[in-house]
Amino acid sequence: MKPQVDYSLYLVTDSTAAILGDRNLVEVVEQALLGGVTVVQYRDKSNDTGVLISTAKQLHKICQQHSVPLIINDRVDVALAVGCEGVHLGQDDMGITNARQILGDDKIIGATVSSIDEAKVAVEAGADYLGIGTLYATATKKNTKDIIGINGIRKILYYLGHQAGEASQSIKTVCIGGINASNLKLVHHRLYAPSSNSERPKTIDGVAIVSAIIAAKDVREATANLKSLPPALPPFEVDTADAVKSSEEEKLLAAAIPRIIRAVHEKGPLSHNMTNLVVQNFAASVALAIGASPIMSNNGDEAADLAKIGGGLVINMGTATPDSLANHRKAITAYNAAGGPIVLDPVGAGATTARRDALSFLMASGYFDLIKGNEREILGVARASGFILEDSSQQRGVDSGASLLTLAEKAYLVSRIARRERNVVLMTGAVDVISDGTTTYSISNGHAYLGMVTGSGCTLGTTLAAFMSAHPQHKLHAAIAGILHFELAAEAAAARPDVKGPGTFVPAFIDELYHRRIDVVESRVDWLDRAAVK
Ligand code: 3NM
Ligand code: MG
Repeated sequence: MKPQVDYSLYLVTDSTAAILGDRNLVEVVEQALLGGVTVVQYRDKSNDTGVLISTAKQLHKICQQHSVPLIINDRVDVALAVGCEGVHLGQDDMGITNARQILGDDKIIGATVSSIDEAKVAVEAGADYLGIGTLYATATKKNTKDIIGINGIRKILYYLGHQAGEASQSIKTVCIGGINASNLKLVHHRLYAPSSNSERPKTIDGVAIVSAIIAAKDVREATANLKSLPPALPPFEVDTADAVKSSEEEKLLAAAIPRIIRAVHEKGPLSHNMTNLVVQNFAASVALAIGASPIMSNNGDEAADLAKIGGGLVINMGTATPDSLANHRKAITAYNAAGGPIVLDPVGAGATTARRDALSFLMASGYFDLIKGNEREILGVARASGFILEDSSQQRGVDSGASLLTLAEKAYLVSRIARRERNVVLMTGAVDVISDGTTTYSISNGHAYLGMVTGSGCTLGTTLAAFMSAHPQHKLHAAIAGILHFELAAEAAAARPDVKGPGTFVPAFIDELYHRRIDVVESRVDWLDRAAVK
């Protein structure tokens, strides 16, 4: 009889030096079993058949001790030789129908699918489960065909959920590609629970993971941690329809802000900027002034090393090209794997088709801790996140243009996107609106000169990456502290008698960022009384 399978934490193995290193695969898998994986797929693209069979036999033995099924990637012959529970077939492997004839009805057959068409074929051929991917960019599999993001997975789940017939209803699903401890909450939130009555995709049964388990230093602990992650942790725990905040929360925020500014000063976090040519110099100066350590590097190949240092990353789409996007994707993968915060600045997101596509590409690449943009850009983000919006007028240039939304509408929009993406969303403007999906604030600080100098918005992104990196415990509070530090410095700079306009404003602004930070560190002023936060 076919075994009942719990697909919730599906381990796919890898025997390469880059992921397994010089450790013994069987020992590593045993640790993962002790940590709680529920299915194991032996995937080995390099060893000879004799090694595959002997390794698979050892794996099968330890899997049986834990009552966990063992699936073999690609090799129906190896599965037969070992007598394990099934096979997993990619699009280029043996067809499902042939494999079924060879293996019989009692074995599990899984199939990799990246599109509705492929899902349809696999369902009709009698697959037991689908591995849907690639979810996020991953260094583990070089030849992934399509990075489809959360929305791509949802489309396939939606198709399956709405197909009549026993096969589509009963088929199991897991998603794969770039899943790790830092984005699993998002995956759970977006795929495990239907978000409303009008859109009801099939609920996914599990996640398939390679490197976040196999490459972990402590495999058992990493597995146990992945198992313990859902349901989502604070500050994302509340799932009420309206974003609310208590006076207690406001007090906590006020007390946190000076501490966060001091934390940036004391930790000097790396602020890694992948930003456009126009603002590099200004952004680096702002990073230094707030106490962060700037690095302006657009080379995706060095992102993995930088991510390990433990700072924050800014992805600024200002001068996006196919080349820069490929670099961005590498960096997103690296920072998501290391757990460091990423700020996405989707400059001009709605302005052209290329920029819309670039935003979808980036949002499919991984998880962003904060997305900031002006009103038009955030409307573009909403679309890329899968919200259906009435088509508003085409954006002109990267400046924001006239506002289309009321403050209440802005608050609604940012909180809905933040809840869907499990992150923080900031809509900048004369009044900034920021939300983590649970709590929403508006901030009425800043000065008009900020809008008259090139790249001030980008340098706010730089600031936020540093603040979130210095205070990872509470992303929303960290971001608000960064915004206030930035905007109150702008107000003070503009008020100086020697500042005559946007030109003289810039150096005064950098001075103010620096002096106000030192004032906070030395507890000299309580400038928060000028903050207009609601
Ligand atoms: N298959 P990690 S992605 C084996 O998209 C595999 O079909 C994929 O590795 C697909 O968890 C992938 O380390 C690798 O990102 C996933
Ligand atoms: Mg294959």
